[in-house]
Amino acid sequence: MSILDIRVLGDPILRQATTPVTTITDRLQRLIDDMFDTMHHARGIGLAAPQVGRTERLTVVDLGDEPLVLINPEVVLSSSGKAKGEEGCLSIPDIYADVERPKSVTVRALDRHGKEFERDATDLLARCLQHEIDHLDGKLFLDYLSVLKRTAALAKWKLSSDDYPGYIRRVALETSEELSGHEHPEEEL
Ligand code: K1U
Ligand code: ZN
Repeated sequence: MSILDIRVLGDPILRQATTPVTTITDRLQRLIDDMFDTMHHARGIGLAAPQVGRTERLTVVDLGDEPLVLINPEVVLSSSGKAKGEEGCLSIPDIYADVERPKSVTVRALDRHGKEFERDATDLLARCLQHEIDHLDGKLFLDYLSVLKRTAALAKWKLSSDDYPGYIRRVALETSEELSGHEHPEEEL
């Protein structure tokens, strides 16, 4: 399995709608495995295909108890009750904000074998599924913020965006730098 590079804010692929998957191939299975690997390595709870530069309508989610593969997912039911909660995004490192979303959702998708299933979710799982399905529609959590909060988030992002030349976040490299204690050499003075 491989750890893939993550595309960050500014990469046009994060704003493109994805293409439904029509055939479950060995290549798709490898992509799913690599996405789980990448998500766990980056310490995330979800990852969508566009975040690793792919256009398939595919996402993986793992809150720790039950890894989920969702191919061609759709929200088929949303609760009228809303909840506010903190969100982050592996494609917008170090930026967090409260987002209001339906508290519960029902999602329909295909699993990694192409079998259709429905999943009722609430709280953090519901939030994560909505965040990932938004990625598949070219939407980011920043889009839900007020102009004031989005402007502040973008200003903060601008300060660190130079760390990601070509809009690429090298997660595999980040971890080896952390382990060697060389992630910010200028701070060693
Ligand atoms: O899609 C992604 O960018 C992954 C993202 C998923 C997500 C986190 C929080 C709320 C909704 C969706 C992350 O995994 S960000 C990192 C993270 O583990 C986290 C951040 C805030 C709260 C809980 C977890
Ligand atoms: Zn995200």
